[in-house]
Amino acid sequence: MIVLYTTERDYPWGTLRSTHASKTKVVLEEKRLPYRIENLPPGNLWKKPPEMTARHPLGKVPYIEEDGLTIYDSTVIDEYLEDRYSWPRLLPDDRVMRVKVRMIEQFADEAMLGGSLPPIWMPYWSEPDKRDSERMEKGRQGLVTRDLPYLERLLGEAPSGSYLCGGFSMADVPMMVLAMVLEVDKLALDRFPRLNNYLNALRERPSYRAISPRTKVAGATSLVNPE
Ligand SMILES: N[C@@H](CCC(=O)N[C@@H](CS)C(=O)NCC(=O)O)C(=O)O
Repeated sequence: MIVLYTTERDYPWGTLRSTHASKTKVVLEEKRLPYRIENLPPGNLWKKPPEMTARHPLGKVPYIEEDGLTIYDSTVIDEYLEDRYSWPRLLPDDRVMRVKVRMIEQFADEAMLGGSLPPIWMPYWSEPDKRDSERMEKGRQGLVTRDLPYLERLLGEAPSGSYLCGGFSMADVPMMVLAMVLEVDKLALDRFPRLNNYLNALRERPSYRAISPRTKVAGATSLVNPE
């Protein structure tokens, strides 16, 4: 069975999870694969103990283990899962659509998961009085001025249906993470009506339950019962 190494913790303001590992969790759930979570203490992301760097040279999450193989990096893992478990397809057959999906996923990784979101999300792992509100505001500004206008435009150009590139695809996977962060941060989206509807639709997908801030760590078993 696949083992997913990640970091998740319950707080009074919601259950917080690694954003990058949430991308992988969504793909595992969408493909209805049985998996087990190895929940590492959040401090390991800074301490980087040797058992972690032995599996991921940068001591980051996520990484997975399957059949004695260790695979790190959310995008690489998700593409591996797509190669090995092709149903349901999350990368389109069409070459042009496929490259569009990959560009959007890359944008989400660089602009949001590696850019605007950590300054908003990481402070929630601390008590309210210890949060750097100026830094959080900078992250929100990054979203509002650069990232969300692009997503609003993409949704306006999207083929019919509620997703970015036709049916639910790898392009939508990191947007589930945006939906997760904004469920906790509650940023006003009045200026982005298409995005607002889209994020609400993503939160209705069964796979969202596994990353929802309302799902406690203990309740986040996979859709497919591993037992
Ligand atoms: N490119 C990597 C980034 C992974 C990443 O940055 N993970 C965060 C948690 S969401 C982490 O481990 N941070 C610790 C660090 O940056 O040292 C991926 O897509 O998996």
